[in-house]
Amino acid sequence: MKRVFSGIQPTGNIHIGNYLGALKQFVELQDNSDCIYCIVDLHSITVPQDPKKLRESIRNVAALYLAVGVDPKKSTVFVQSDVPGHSELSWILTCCSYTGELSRMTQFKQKSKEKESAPTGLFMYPVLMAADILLYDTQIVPVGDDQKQHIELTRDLAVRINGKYGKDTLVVPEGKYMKSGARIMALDEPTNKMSKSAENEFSRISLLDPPNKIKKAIMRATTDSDGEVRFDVENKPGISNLLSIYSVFSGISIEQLEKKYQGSGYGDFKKDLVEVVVDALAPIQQKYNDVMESGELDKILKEGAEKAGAIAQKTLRRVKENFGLGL
Ligand code: AQP
Repeated sequence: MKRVFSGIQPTGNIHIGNYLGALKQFVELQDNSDCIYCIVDLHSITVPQDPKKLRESIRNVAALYLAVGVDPKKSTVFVQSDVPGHSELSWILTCCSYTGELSRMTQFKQKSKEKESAPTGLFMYPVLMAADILLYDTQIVPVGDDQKQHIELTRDLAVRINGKYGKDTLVVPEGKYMKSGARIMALDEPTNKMSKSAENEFSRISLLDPPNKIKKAIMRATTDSDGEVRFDVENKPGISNLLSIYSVFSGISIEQLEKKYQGSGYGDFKKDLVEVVVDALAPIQQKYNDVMESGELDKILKEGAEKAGAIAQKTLRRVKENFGLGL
């Protein structure tokens, strides 16, 4: 079975972009692969977090993993900072990375706004992400396509290290991206990706949003003035984004949707989309409440960390041996 690894930051409520780009793949892969899914809390402190809210958010993301269908009997689910190997391998990789390649990372450039006071953690984020992946001899990484550059860096680091320290040192992973849903855009500015930490809460739909919030976000979503429901990312990014969301949640192809709404305005299309999204999220919200009430979450995360920790130790022993570290 192939080894799969991925993670999501506990930086706020998981939105439909995280779900359609990454989480949906988590569930699909777990029947035929050895899956390890992590709540990457060390990544979240690359920007300041309120400690109380962060702890809540970690449990919230873990519960959402289970609510969308990640099954702890099939997949290993744990919190990143519970396995110290992530930080240890991250340092080893740091020493093999170049400041030039890290400076070129788009996410760093966007989030740091090229300020001198940008946190060093933001700069090192891709190296920690590479450590997360390489620590588990991962072959497949299901992610949204905003992570492509970081996956490429992870591959570069693994190949570079294998070239210098022996080809068995690290497994070179591959990214896996959805055909549709790999990049869901912000509802207010459809040229930016949907993001947990964007200021405008109506720019996203979170998995736990109530129906009235979903309705407001969709009805206010930026479209264009020609009123034609047609998929054209370049000229009609807003309606194209809504068409993608409608299509992945309903299973109806974009071509069929274009036909269905030919001649009707955006209003009818948006009203139907509200219903589709509300119906799709209702069972997830119900399961989330069940998980939270079950009191099983902490046990699942503890067992997950033990399982992940054992795999991590094996990789670290091999890496340290090849680097000549320790006795
Ligand atoms: N808009 C998106 N469309 C499709 N996939 C997306 N992902 C994120 N945004 C979209 C994928 O979700 C996974 C988890 O992302 P993350 O929490 O590690 O960090 P992120 O990519 O930085 O996500 P956010 O929502 O934008 O969070 P903040 O605002 O905290 O930075 C990844 O697989 C990602 O590709």
